[in-house]
Amino acid sequence: MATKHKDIIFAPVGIDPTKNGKATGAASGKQSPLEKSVDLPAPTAANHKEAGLSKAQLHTMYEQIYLQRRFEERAMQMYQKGKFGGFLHLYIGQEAVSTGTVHALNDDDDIITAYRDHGWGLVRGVTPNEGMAELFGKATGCSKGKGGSMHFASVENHFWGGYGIVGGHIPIGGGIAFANKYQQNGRVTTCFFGDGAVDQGALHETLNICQLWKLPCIFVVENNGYSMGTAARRHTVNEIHERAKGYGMKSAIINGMDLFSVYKEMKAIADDVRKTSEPWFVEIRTYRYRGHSMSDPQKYRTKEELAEYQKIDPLEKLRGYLLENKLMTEKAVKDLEAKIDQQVLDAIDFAEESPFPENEALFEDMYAGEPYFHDKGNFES
Ligand SMILES: Cc1ncc(C[n+]2csc(CCOP(=O)(O)OP(=O)(O)O)c2C)c(N)n1
Ligand SMILES: [Mg+2]
Repeated sequence: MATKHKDIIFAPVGIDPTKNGKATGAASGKQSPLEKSVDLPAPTAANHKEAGLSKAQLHTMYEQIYLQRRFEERAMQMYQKGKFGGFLHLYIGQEAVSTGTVHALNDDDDIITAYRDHGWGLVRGVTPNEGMAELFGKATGCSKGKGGSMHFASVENHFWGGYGIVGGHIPIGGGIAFANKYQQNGRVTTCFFGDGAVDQGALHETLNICQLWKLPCIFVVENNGYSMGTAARRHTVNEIHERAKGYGMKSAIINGMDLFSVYKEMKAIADDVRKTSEPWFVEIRTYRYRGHSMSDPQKYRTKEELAEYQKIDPLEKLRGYLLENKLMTEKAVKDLEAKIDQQVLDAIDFAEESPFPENEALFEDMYAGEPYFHDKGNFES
């Protein structure tokens, strides 16, 4: 008789995957902090002043969060219309992490991340036009149309891009930190990756050498509760931030749905790295509202769970905060949103009208310095 699919799902001892991942038997005595998908730590700043943020910064942050949200909503529509192909991983729900971090860093501090990268690009200098054109695979895109959704980058703004191999970019992050220390330029590197990357060997090799050589790098797990359709509680043991202990590395855990906490804590950590040149390992807990990618039926979570995290949506929360505290008028918010709505629509036109890269572009940007293939396409020469 054929084995039923649900009979062969692997899960940690004591967790019954057929019961929505609920602990059973001996394991149910002690509830894992990840039992609830993502158990958020308490916010550490009650208001913007406590976080050390000015009114002007709040306005910029609102503009940036709204842009990330609207850009991705439109990107989703364009994908559904078949305007571009490949994968599309949306960052919607996680925008407080990118926004809070970018404001906490100096403009020339380095950032590198995984493939859920649109938000990072947009807060770190990729314009909506360049971003949308990149999705459409056009030559005017931020990576000249050759990267697409997973490879946004803005090197002049110290954003080293998105990477598709889980954990593959972590040693590159360590390498950037090494270069910065070697050049004694005082820059801090931040290297972001998902909860799905925390058991990759590349991470552990990098943590080891960075601690040993005291490299100025902040390794940040954006724990959004899931690696594709697998809940973190079912793919990894213990508390993720505790991995740091094995390397004697400083560590922290931050509420990533709370913009003020992300800003405040990341700023303090970046200051410490700059002062001591010692690395940190940080777990920022957050939540993604959309599926892993566009082809995800999301059978692994309930609508109720999603709704819980939407109640603390960073975009809605910041809009409410600005209005309640009279830091922005309703009209100013509406005007700002209308301006960005238009910018994103214009970006779609820009992307549509832009040319695809020339064939020769295939052989450009492969190596630093001189082109490797002088006679483009002739592999014999
Ligand atoms: C080395 C490697 N293994 C598997 C994959 C397939 N894969 C793509 S995304 C992903 C999940 C990663 O989840 P997480 O790190 O939590 O990031 P998130 O999607 O939640 O942002 C996997 C397994 C891959 N890209 N690279
Ligand atoms: Mg994840």
